[in-house]
Amino acid sequence: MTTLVGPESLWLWIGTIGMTLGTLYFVGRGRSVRDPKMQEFYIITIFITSIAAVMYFAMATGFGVTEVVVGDEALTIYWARYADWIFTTPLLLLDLALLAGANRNTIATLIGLDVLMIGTGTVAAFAATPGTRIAWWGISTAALLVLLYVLVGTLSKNARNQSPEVASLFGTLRNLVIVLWLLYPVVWILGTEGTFGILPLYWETAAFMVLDLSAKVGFGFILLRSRSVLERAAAPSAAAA
Ligand SMILES: *C/C=C(C)/C=C/C=C(C)/C=C/C1=C(C)CCCC1(C)C
Repeated sequence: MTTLVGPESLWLWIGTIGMTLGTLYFVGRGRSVRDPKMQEFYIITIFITSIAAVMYFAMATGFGVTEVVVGDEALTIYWARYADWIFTTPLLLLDLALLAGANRNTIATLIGLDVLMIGTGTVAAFAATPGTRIAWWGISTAALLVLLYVLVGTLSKNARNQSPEVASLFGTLRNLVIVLWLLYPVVWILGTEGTFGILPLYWETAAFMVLDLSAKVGFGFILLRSRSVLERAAAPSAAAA
């Protein structure tokens, strides 16, 4: 098998190392946590960065990449991104929803929209004509916008019923998610996948790496930073009603 990985492997290796170090850091911090509710946040966050570490390794070593023919052009598509995101983005939302004390229906709605977003985004990446690729991108972006609407609406309302410290931590993480997640469809459409060829694969890979590290390791770092705040979020009254 010939490897399709070009000079962008530099960024994929940085991603692999960053996700691995993030995982080790969270595991190290989580070892002394005894409260089962608080352990939940650690377990979820550790899975987020470890899944990403494995998928970055797959991409860096040439396993997680393929070619998709669009017209007379062969695009290099890193499919392992979608295999990563289909698991890690619902886990990120679960972290946020547990922090806000959301009920099951809200959690299910968020995760449903998210799977719809990544699912249709994956179809976009493999579609065979520029027109259908952009159409699927539009559907996926619509799912993202509805998802963010739920974050700003229902989930933020839930968070306001928590202690001020938890509500403030939720606000920080929610804003981080809004800003970072909105950049993914932008990088995608400007990059190789969009077929406009505005952003070369090398820089697209760098941009996704920075976004992924911020949205996973950065997010986890802020979430798990304060034990006293998480203790409040994990208090029995939080998830009830
Ligand atoms: C750790 C990984 C994260 C937070 C990934 C988030 C990914 C997205 C928000 C992707 C969104 C996309 C669209 C809205 C349009 C189609 C292309 C995607 C999949 C990049």
